[in-house]
Amino acid sequence: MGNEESTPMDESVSPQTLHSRTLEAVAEHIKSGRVKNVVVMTGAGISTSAGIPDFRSPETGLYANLARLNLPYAEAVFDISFFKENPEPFYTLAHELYPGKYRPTIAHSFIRLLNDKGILLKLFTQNIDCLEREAGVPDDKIVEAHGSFARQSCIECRQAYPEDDIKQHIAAKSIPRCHDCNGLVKPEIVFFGEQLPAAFFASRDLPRDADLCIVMGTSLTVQPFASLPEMTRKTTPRVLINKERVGSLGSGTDDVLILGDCDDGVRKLATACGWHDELESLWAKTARHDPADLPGSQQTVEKTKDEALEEEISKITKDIDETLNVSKWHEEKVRGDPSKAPPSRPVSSVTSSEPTVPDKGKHEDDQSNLGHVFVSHTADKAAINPAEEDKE
Ligand code: CNA
Repeated sequence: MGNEESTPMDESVSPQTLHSRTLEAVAEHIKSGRVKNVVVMTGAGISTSAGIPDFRSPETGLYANLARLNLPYAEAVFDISFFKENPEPFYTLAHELYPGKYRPTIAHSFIRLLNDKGILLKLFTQNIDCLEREAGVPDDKIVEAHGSFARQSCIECRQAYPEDDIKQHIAAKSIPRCHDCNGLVKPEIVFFGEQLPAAFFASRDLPRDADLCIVMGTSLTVQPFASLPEMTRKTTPRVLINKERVGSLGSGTDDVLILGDCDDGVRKLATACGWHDELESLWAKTARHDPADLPGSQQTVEKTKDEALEEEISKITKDIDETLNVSKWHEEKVRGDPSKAPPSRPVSSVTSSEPTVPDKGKHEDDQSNLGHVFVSHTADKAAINPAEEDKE
């Protein structure tokens, strides 16, 4: 294993904590026993190899496929105002994305391994897919910054709703209603127009206590999550395992960039730590044995990622095509009368701590005005990237 993929950015800056800014030096640091509190920050990139589509990509993204359906605009499916009037599209999508259909990736198992080693302080994830839970990361170690399918409640009275009941509704593609007040029930995914969970704000200072920070599979374009790596102490090693350099990662004295696929990156790091076999065996335990249970990931194992992605998207699109029924009334209301369109906010509001409501007009000809939940790879990242903001 060489360090050709661990890319120090500024050779003139000497590392303060590591021997060098390489993957091997990170592994040495871990093996030395000095690492006791690892904070991990993740995003959609750690789940792509599970077969979960890139929702925002212009060609293959789920939104691109939703947009040609009868929704007034693609993001309406995650808009709380739209949901209140027509929850059906969301529940159609939830039927496809509900946890249990996808296998965790080895990157998820790597986080579990850190916990098994007793050194995981906290995992901050932007993902809603619950795959870290399925990999065995305990609930009290996870902060789901944008919520997830793990819990559900009434949007009116906030009463928790039983998991078994929502599973039945999602399987039947029917709309669950609160047992107390008959209000609409929704998984606690943060929609456009909703606050981030209190757990995020309660834990956001924790990176200060970290002695190692690992950032994986995220473009770090969504605030306030994107500022988490900035909360670490200056000499805390920060490792980025991602296809591209993001945020300010690479500029710190002890930053290490492992650019490439997340799964490859964690395998290399685990091997350098002497954990290769443990990691592979943990991941092997996440495999399912009944292919009938696995419309998503088991097939993915057999196919190329592109094939699986294409199949998944066309399946979701077909399903939604068949069942989605946005009422003519609503279409007239939203399309025909601009005064009745959902409220909009500027792109820059994505950097606020409050989730945003998408700007309908902008979305129709530009995929870049993205909300807090599903961010476009084509987004004008300079507009919402904290590193770029710092330069101003
Ligand atoms: P993003 O903005 O789509 O960025 C993903 C990042 O991961 C990019 O930098 C990619 O280059 C990188 N990447 C993609 N695949 C890989 C890979 N295999 N190996 C290494 N790097 C990879 O996603 P973020 O998470 O940063 O954006 C935040 C949004 C996306 C959150 O609110 C999520 O809810 C939302 N999202 C979640 C899921 C999910 O739950 N699985 C899926 C799609 C989008």
